[in-house]
Amino acid sequence: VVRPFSEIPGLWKNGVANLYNFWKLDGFRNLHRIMLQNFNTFGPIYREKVGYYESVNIINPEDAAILFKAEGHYPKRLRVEAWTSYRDYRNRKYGVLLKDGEDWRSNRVILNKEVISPKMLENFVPLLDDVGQDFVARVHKKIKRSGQKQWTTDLSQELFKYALESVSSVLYGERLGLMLDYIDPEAQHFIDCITLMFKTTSPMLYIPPALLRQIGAKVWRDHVEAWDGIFSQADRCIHNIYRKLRQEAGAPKKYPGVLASLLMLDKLSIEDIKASITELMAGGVDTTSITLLWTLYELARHPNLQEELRAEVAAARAESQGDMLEMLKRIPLVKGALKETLRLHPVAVSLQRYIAEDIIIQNYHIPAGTLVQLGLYPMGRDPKVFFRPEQYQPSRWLRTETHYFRSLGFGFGPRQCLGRRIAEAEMQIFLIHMLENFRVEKQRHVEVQSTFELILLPEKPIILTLKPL
Ligand code: HEM
Ligand code: 2DC
Repeated sequence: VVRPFSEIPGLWKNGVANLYNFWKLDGFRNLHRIMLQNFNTFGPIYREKVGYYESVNIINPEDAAILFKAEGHYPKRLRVEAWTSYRDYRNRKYGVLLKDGEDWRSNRVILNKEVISPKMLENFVPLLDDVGQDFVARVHKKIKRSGQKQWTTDLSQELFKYALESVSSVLYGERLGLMLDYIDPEAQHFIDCITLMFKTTSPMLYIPPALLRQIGAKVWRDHVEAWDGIFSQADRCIHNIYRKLRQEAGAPKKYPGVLASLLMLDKLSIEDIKASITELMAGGVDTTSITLLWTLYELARHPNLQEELRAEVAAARAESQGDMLEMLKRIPLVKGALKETLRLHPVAVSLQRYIAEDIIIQNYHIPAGTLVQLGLYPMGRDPKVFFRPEQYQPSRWLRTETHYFRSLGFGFGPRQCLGRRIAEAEMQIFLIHMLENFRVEKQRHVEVQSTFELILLPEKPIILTLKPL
C-alpha cells in the first residue's frame, strides 16, 4: 500500500528549530553537504522544512523522471524571493527567469527561437570563436610578460571576463573589449555585482527578504546594491543597441545579436525584452566561468586524459579544416568532460518543481503543489547511480551505460536553462582553444572542495599553471 505524505522521513515539523540547526552547521555555505548527509540518514526520499523553505527531496534518476512527468504545462521552480522582492521594490519587470504561468510560456516560446534553438549556433559560433582566440592571445601575452615561459595564476577573474565577453557578444552582436589590458571599470563593477548578488541571495532562501528589508538588514541592502549595479550596466548596453538600431535603416547585413533580433521581431514588449536580456547577461557570467575553472582543474589533475582530449581536438581540427561549427560535432570526449564537470561540480545543487499533479515516489504519496527537489549534487556522487562516482571519467558519457535522467546539469524540459546552447558552445570553444595552445598543470596534493553561494563555487582559489605547447 502507498504510504501517506505525513510518513515521509525527515525534519519538517519545526522550521525555526531546523533553521537554527542549519545555521549552526554553517548551512548557508554547506547546503550541498547537508543534502548528502540527509540522504545518508533518511534514505532516497526525505521531507524538510528550514525557515520558511519546505520541500520533499529525492535523489534517484527514476524518481526524477516521475517528477518531471508531473511538472505540467507551466513548470514552476522554487521562487527565489530575494530576486522577486528586488524587482517589486524597484518596480522592474520580471523576465523569463522569474515569470510563471502563461506570461512565462509566451515569453519563453519567443526567446527559445532566438536563444536556444540549434540553428542559432550558426550565428553564435563565429562570435564565440573570436572571443576564444582573443583569450588565447591574452594568455600568450601574459606568459611572455612573466618572462618564465609559463603563467601560474588563479584564473577566475580572467574567466569571468571571458564569459561576460562571450555572452555579451552574442546578446549585443558587439564586443565589450574585456580581453584587452585596460577594461571598462563599469564592466568590472558588473562582474563584482553578480558575485555579490549570488552571495547575498542564499541567506534569503530561508529568511523572508520582506522581513530583512523591514529591519534594514545589511544582506538586503547589499543585495539591492548588487542588482542596481547589474541593471544599470545592462541598461547601458541595451540602450546603446536600441539607439543604433533606430539610426540604421534597412536590414542588417550580418547577424546583429539576440537583443537586436528580438527588437526587430517586435513580438515582446520592450520592457519584457529588457528584463530577459538583463537576466541572460547576469546568468551568463559565473555559471560558465566556474564550470570551465573546474574543468581545467580536473584536466590538470589528469594529464593523460588531457592528452587524450588534445588528440581528439587535433583530429577534429584536421577533419573539419578549421570550420568551428563542424569541429563541435567531432569532440564527444570534450563534451563528456563538461558533463563530468557538471556531475561532480554542478552549478545548481538541485532542480526543483512545484508538481502539477499528485505523484507516488518511493511508495509515498505526494500531493499536487508540493515543492519537490532533485539533489543534483548528491545524485552526481551516488555510487548507486554512477559507477565509481569519485573518478573523473569523461568517457563514461560515451559508453552505452544508461544515461536516463542522469545528465541534468542544465535542468530539464521546457523550463531548462535558456542559456544552455550558448553555455555549451562557449565552453566547448574555450576548451578547444586552450587544449590547442597550452598544457594545464597544478601543484600536487591540493584538493579543492565546493562552497554554496547560491551556486556552487570552489571554496578556495584554484591555482593553475599554463605552459605553451
Ligand atoms: C536556468 C544551469 C549557464 C541563463 C537554469 C537552470 C539550471 C541552469 C539548472 C534551471 C533549469 C530548470 O529549472 O530546469 C546552468 C548551467 C550553466 C548555465 C550549469 C553553465 C554551465 C547559463 C547562461 C545563461 C543562463 C550562460 C545566459 C546566457 C539561464 C536562464 C534561466 C536558467 C535565463 C531561467 C530559464 C527559465 O526560467 O525559463 N540554468 N546555466 N544560464 N539559466 Fe542557466
Ligand atoms: C539554489 O535551494 C539552491 O542558472 C536553492 O543563470 C534552489 C535553487 C533555485 C533556483 C536555482 C538556484 C538553486 C541555483 C542557481 C540557478 C537558480 C535558477 C537559475 C539560476 C540555477 C538551485 C542560474 C544560475 C541562472 C541565474 C540567472 C541570474 C539572472 C540570477
